[in-house]
Amino acid sequence: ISIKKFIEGIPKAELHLHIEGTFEPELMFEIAKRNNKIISHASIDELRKAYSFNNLQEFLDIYYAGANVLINEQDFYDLTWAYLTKVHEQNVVHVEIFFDPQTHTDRGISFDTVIRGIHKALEDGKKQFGISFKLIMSFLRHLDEASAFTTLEQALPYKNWISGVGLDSSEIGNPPSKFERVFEKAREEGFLTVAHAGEEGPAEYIWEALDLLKITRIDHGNRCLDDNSLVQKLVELQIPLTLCPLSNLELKVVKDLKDHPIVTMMNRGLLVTVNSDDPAYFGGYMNENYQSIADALQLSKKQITELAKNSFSASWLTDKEKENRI
Ligand code: ES4
Ligand code: ZN
Repeated sequence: ISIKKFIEGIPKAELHLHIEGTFEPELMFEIAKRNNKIISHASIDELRKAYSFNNLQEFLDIYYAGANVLINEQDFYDLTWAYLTKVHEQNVVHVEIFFDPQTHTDRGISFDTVIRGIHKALEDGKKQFGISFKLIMSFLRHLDEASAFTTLEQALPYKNWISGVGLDSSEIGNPPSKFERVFEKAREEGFLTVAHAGEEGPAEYIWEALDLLKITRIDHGNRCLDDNSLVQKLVELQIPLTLCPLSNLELKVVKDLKDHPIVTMMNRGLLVTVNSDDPAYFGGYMNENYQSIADALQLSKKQITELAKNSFSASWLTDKEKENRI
């Protein structure tokens, strides 16, 4: 069978996905209308045309603006449900997704509203599609430590719904060390930890995420290749990297997908996975991410199988659950 059919057919787990990054313009306009919110672009087409980025920050500015129309629990439900419907068609059977509470609580939306909407959709997705899930609360690293601590406090009543904490947003100038104490508290409360590191920032930030935040996975991690001793460490500990090919292309982390480091990383023994990051903004969900690197780097079915298997081994499913999924 063709590589395309092979990618479509193989069961996959998604481990790096921002739910706010799945907000398609069609749904954004629909929700804006019912909430009497104004979008600064005249139409769906105009909005899509604005999705052209030179770096991470240019993307983030548009991504946070888009989230502004989300007000009610139903909005968060609809957002999450649309994502699950989409990836169910793509044979994604397990998801570990991020939400950014501060993006909403800073606009006066309660933590409760946000998490209830997302969680209810995830439960329905499990019931209707059999998609298992974990939820990861991500701190915005451009905000201060106090704000992250407040967010962690708000999360405590929902501990059973949140498996881990993460760190995202503007990387350069906001190193993991800024959140060492918050992550320490999060671990004491029983949360697993991950962090975006080495997307635009240096290898040093990946070291900090490992040594100071005690992360179990690195989100992106592209820049680890600048530091041989770091690669050695990540291989030795089999710390997974959640790579996002189309994101890297759209945010100019790589100039061309032919330059994407995923194959180099696999060959060096790193545990790498393919993910979609913010699919509504970067032009593709899981299968499009697999397909685009398969095309650019001439991946074999064996390599695609390895990536799909990695997505489960890198997940937070138990060993028993993994056996049932792979
Ligand atoms: C993000 Cl691609 C990326 N990097 C950092 N933070 C983010 N938040 C949403 N997408
Ligand atoms: Zn991300």
